Amino acid sequence: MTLPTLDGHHELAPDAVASLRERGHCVVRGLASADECAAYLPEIQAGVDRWHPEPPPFDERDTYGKAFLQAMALRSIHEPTMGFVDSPRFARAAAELMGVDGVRLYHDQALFKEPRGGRTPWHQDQNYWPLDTDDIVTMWMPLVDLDPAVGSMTFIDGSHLDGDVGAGEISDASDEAIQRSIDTGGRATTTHGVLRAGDATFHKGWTIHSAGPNPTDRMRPVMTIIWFADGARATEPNSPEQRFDLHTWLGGAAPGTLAQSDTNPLVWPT
Ligand SMILES: O=C(O)CCC(=O)C(=O)O
Repeated sequence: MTLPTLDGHHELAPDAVASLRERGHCVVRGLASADECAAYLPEIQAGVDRWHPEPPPFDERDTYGKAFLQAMALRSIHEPTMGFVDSPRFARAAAELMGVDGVRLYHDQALFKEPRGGRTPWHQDQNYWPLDTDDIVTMWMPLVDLDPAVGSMTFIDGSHLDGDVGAGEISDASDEAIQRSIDTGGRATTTHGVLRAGDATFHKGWTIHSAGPNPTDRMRPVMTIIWFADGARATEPNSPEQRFDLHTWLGGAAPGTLAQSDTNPLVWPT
């Protein structure tokens, strides 16, 4: 089957741009069609299967492991997914939402929450990223209509403006620390609720977020793509996780140099 080309311009609602800037997250409905998602789902599933041929039983996993099957860089391990990950339509939306001229790929990852999968702990993504810019955004797109019992992510409004809140890597500890700050009168939380296949949320690197468990018998297949503003530079890694990312997702760029390795193509403008 020929995979659809995900180009063309998706006109963004002005409130989406304002929401990303002010609240650190937004929803964009209908960025892909249900047919486009259905065409790519088997290819993305093939990439997930390659990463996780035999997922261990839940009782052998930690909280993070129970939250989803994580399959990264599908673009480079299963070539048919490239049309999805390198989509100029998605990348242009990311650039317009952030108000930047161009974006480069950081990496893609599928996050498939299995039937009975656990909740995704509160965390901040940018802890992991050795880049000198806050113009980094993740697109989170379900490839099927979400079951209302599963829903989409929950964000802490405006938390991107606080930068690193010191909750550390995604874990029970990050979850507890952030939950405490919400319970003691922190910022408001928002979810964009049930999304249809091809709707997407976007969130900034420092935006605190979590997702509910999957109490259903159906997989929650979600594809994510992370982009950063063209012109960003690599920074000195400040943790083992950042060292891993510098090597894996930024081609081992020397701190202080432009992040533009072969794994970081300029995907908008093309
Ligand atoms: O899909 C999820 O449950 C969480 C996703 C997430 O944390 C992310 O995309 O940054």
